Amino acid sequence: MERLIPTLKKDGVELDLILLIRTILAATKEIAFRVSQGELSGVLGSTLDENIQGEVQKKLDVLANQLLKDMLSDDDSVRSIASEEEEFVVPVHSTAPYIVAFDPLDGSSNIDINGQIGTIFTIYRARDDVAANSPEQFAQLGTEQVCAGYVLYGPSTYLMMTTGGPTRGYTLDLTHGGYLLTVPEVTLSQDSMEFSANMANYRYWQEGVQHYFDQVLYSSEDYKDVTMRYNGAMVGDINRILIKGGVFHYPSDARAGNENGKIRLLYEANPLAMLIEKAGGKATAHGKRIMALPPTSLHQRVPVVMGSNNLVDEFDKAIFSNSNV
Ligand code: FBP
Repeated sequence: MERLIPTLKKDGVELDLILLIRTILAATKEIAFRVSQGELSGVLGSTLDENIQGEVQKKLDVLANQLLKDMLSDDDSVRSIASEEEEFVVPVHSTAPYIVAFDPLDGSSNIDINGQIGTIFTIYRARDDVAANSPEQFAQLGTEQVCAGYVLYGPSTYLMMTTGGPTRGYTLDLTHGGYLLTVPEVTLSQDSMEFSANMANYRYWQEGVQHYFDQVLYSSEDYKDVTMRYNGAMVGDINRILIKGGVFHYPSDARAGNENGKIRLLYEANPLAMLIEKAGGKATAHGKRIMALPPTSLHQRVPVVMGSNNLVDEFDKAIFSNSNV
């Protein structure tokens, strides 16, 4: 099986970007090891601190964040870092070519129950018109991403990544510690009837969204074969959707702080949207392409629906014709 670096070279990826990707993946191998040690290495449980999102930080969140920050800070090609666990942009090398944003551990609620969790990352070219510590560095459209990916820490450690070409799947080979190309080109199935949503939030959803799910669950013949899966970690749900098709929803809702949903645009929605689009799928917020949404703040949230075109289109058509959301 082909290794990661020769695949990236074949894809015409520039050398310094390949080296930066290698830095990120080196951190994920260390995280994968710590995750696999679980209780043995005392990394489970919470700290007493809260992050900028108002969430109690898990020990593994903090550890994974520090590992990525340390390794990226030693990489000469990195100008700025943004993370779900960092309130502000971390400036690194003021004239370096790239900026990196990441969610060090997506699916925090799964950490203590040995569930699937993952690291989501995205790389952009640095802007020369703003300072390295400015949030404006990251005020770039998702379409400007030069690389997007995630590593899923599950039964195997699995990498999905695009550098602007096809979405490709790699598996970490523990015998020599390298990622091997296991799915050369991911193509999203267009005829899945599987959806992923936290239905427990139904009461807080807007009327149009409730009406859509009433159709799906109770009345529409089109959905009689529908099924549901929800992992609690978006990275796990999106991995299943990339492999089997389906659609993921995290709508906005009436709860305080959820007016724009829960998923963060910069280091969750945009990188996952790029992987979905490069696999032939769609990713929208309020019926608009997520990767074309102008960012307004570092940790902004967006309502998301992403996956198989047919299911995304049906949701957007149903919502926007029924309730003018
Ligand atoms: P974290 O990055 O803090 O884990 O938050 C994101 C997330 O865990 C997603 O991975 C997941 O889809 C969602 O939140 C679960 O939220 P809820 O518990 O409200 O369904």
